[in-house]
Order: sequence, then C-alpha cells, then structure tokens
Amino acid sequence: MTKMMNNNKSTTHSSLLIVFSFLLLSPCVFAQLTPNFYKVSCPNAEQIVKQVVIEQFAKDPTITAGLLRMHFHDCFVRGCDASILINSTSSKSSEKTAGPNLTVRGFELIDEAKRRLEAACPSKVSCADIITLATRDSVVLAGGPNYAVPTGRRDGLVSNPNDVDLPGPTQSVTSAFQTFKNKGMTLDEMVLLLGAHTVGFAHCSFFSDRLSNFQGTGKPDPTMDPALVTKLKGLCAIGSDPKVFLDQNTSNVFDNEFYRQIRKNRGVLKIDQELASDPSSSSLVSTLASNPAQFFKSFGDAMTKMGKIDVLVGTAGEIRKNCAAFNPRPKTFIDSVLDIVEKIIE
Ligand code: HEM
Ligand SMILES: *[C@@H]1O[C@H](CO)[C@@H](O)[C@H](O)[C@H]1NC(C)=O
Ligand SMILES: *[C@@H]1O[C@H](CO)[C@@H](O)[C@H](O)[C@H]1NC(C)=O
Ligand SMILES: CC(=O)N[C@H]1CO[C@H](CO)[C@@H](O)[C@@H]1O
Repeated sequence: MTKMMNNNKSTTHSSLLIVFSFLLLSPCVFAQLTPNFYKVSCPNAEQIVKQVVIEQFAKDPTITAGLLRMHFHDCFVRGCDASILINSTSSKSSEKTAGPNLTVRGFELIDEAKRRLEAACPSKVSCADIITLATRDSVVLAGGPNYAVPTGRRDGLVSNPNDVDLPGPTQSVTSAFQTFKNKGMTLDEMVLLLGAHTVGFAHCSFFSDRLSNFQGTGKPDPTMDPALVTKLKGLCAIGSDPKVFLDQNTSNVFDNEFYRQIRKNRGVLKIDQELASDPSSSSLVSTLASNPAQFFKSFGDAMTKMGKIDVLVGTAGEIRKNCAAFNPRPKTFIDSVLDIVEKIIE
C-alpha cells in the first residue's frame, strides 16, 4: 500500500514537472508570426507605419526601392531582425559599414515610424516589423501587390559587417541561387524577388564593366542592347559614380516591366540580364513578362516567405527603443560577479 502511494506520488510529481516545463517552454515552442500581432498591445501600429510611408512616398516615390532593398539585406543577413539598422559605434562597426550596404537607403523613414510608435506605445513594436510593414505599404503605393505581413518579429542583438555575405551583380544565376537556397528560398522565388528591380537605381560602378570592357574583351557585353550601352555610357559619364534606373522603361512603377525589359536585352545588371537567358530561369521570366497578375501574386507570396527568414519571436532578442542602437543592457547578477572576479584577477 505504502509502495503504491509512493509510486502514485512520484507519478504526480513527474506529471507536474512535465506540465510545468511545458508551460515554461511554451512561449518559445509556440511563438510564431501572426496576423496583426499588435492588435492588443498597439492597435494602431500598422496604421502608424502606413501613415509615415504615405507621407514619405509623397515626397520621394523612390522610397519603395530603398525599403525593398533594405528588407532584402536585413532578411538575408542573420534573418529579418533589423540588424541592418544598427549604427556603428566608436568601438564596434555594424552591418551598415559592409560594402554594398553602404548604398542602402530608407533609414530616416524607419526612424520616423519608430519615433511615432514609441510615442503611441513604448517598447512594443519591433524595428524588424517596421521594416517589413513599411516595405509592403510602399510596394502597394508604387502600384504593386498587397501581400500578407504577419508580425511579431523581435530585434536582434548582433550586427556584424563580417556576417554580410550577399550575392553580387556579376555573379551567375546559379551561383547567386546558392545564397537563396541557403535561406530556404527556391530558384523561382529568387527570379520573382529580383522582379523588385522594376523600381530603383543602380550605381554605375555595379555594371560599368558591361559598357566598354566586358570580361577583358575590350567590347561591351554582347547581351546588352547597343542602344542601351550608348545611353548608359552617356549617363555614367556625368559626375562620380552616378546612378541609373534598373528598369529603363517604367522606372518608378512596381509592375512586371522588368521582365519585359530583360527579354529585350535591356537589363542593367549582369545578373538581371542573365535571368532572361539562363535555362533555369528563362521560362519563368517569359511567363512573368506576359502575366502581370501571376507576377503580383507570386511576388507577394515570395515576399511573405522572405519576411519569415530566421525571425526572432517570443522572448528572443528585444524590442529596440531606437532602431539604430541596441537597448542599453541592464547589468545582470552574473555581470556583477564577473566584474568582481575581474577586479580580483587584476
Ligand atoms: C541575386 C540577388 C541580388 C543581387 C545580386 C542584387 C544586386 C543589386 C545591386 C548591385 C543593386 C544596385 C545598388 C546600388 O547601386 O545602390 C540593387 C538595387 C536594388 N535591389 Fe537588388 N539584388 C538582388 C536581389 C534583390 C532582392 C531579392 C530585392 C528585393 C526583394 C532587391 C531589391 C533591390 C532594389 C529595390 C534596388 C534599388 C535600390 C535603390 O534604388 O536604392 N534586390 N540590387
Ligand atoms: C514601356 O512599357 C510599356 C508598358 O509596359 C510598353 O507598352 C512599352 O512598349 C514599353 N516601351 C519600351 C521601349 O520598352
Ligand atoms: C545613426 O546614423 C545616422 C546617420 O549616420 C544618424 O542620422 C542617426 O542619428 C544615428 N542614430 C543613432 C541612434 O545614433
Ligand atoms: C554584393 C557585395 O558586394 N557584397 C559585399 C558586402 O560586404 C562584404 C564586406 O565588406 C563584402 O565582402 C561583400 O562582397
């Protein structure tokens, strides 16, 4: 009898233990992005972001391009965690200082949205969600598709220029795809996301080799329309490293014209042009060039998926008060002990 009671007791104990650890772990196990995550904690969050985007877009419609590229660079380096927003300090350089990221723009818009969100609901809305929502809102304003942006991302605690390993414009389609594959994206999704090059600019330094001395031939890239070569040579001769539109036709409109242009040999970046001819991508390019509705739907789906890459949720990371700086870290008990140990060693 006693034995049985003991058994029962220990069973109850272990069940309690299981339930207890389950409760402890559950925020981590079940935390995930959800539609309208801020419904209760900051009901106007999405409206506040949208309002800032509307105001900035009215002043500068090319902000759509800035945000799209910022979002891509954020998600492909340590996941969509706003690590791209961190400013370098005197002691530590951040992602922002890495090569291509120097030309990322749109930081002021994020800062303005954050300022208004902190006024409305302090420490609730992550910078990572602001980037994701603002990008979507700006795509819609430029004439592009509306797509789902589930929220609940948290901001990362690391931003390191050495983590920046983005594909370059002179890479082949196959080689650039390795980076996308490593992030769980398919080749078709890469082709769709590169459709974002329907808006925005490229600095001449990213493609000038194609205009005069392509791969040491002393001649322009034969896959570029000679009329475009002449035009870009002219544009690139003015000032120091000027920028030209990536989509040479409907430059500020989010449409499927990018695919139509590359099919006419009018792609500006080498990798963009190669999408039209590479056997792995050419048939999708041809479909998207003639089917804007399919481009919009599939681009939206690919953006929703990109926005989920390696996100921090639940209690991971933090909600930054200032998107350009990590929150000051309060000293923990362990920090204090380490301080004392350090003093003793000295
Ligand atoms: C293989 C992948 C990619 C490569 C090699 C690439 C390369 C580039 C390069 C070299 C530029 C010019 C930057 C400058 O001169 O400032 C650029 C601009 C841009 N990229 Fe990409 N990109 C890639 C994928 C993407 C993706 C996935 C998106 C978004 C979904 C994107 C959106 C943009 C936009 C909107 C611009 C114009 C930026 C502006 O006007 O400030 N790119 N890209
Ligand atoms: C520019 O785009 C419009 C709309 O897609 C198209 O009708 C026109 O043919 C394009 N022009 C050139 C030069 O590609
Ligand atoms: C981050 O850097 C930008 C430009 O370099 C500056 O305008 C902004 O005020 C900085 N933000 C912080 C929090 O240091
Ligand atoms: C595409 C590109 O130029 N990527 C660069 C990003 O920055 C790092 C660090 O400076 C370079 O190594 C990459 O080549």
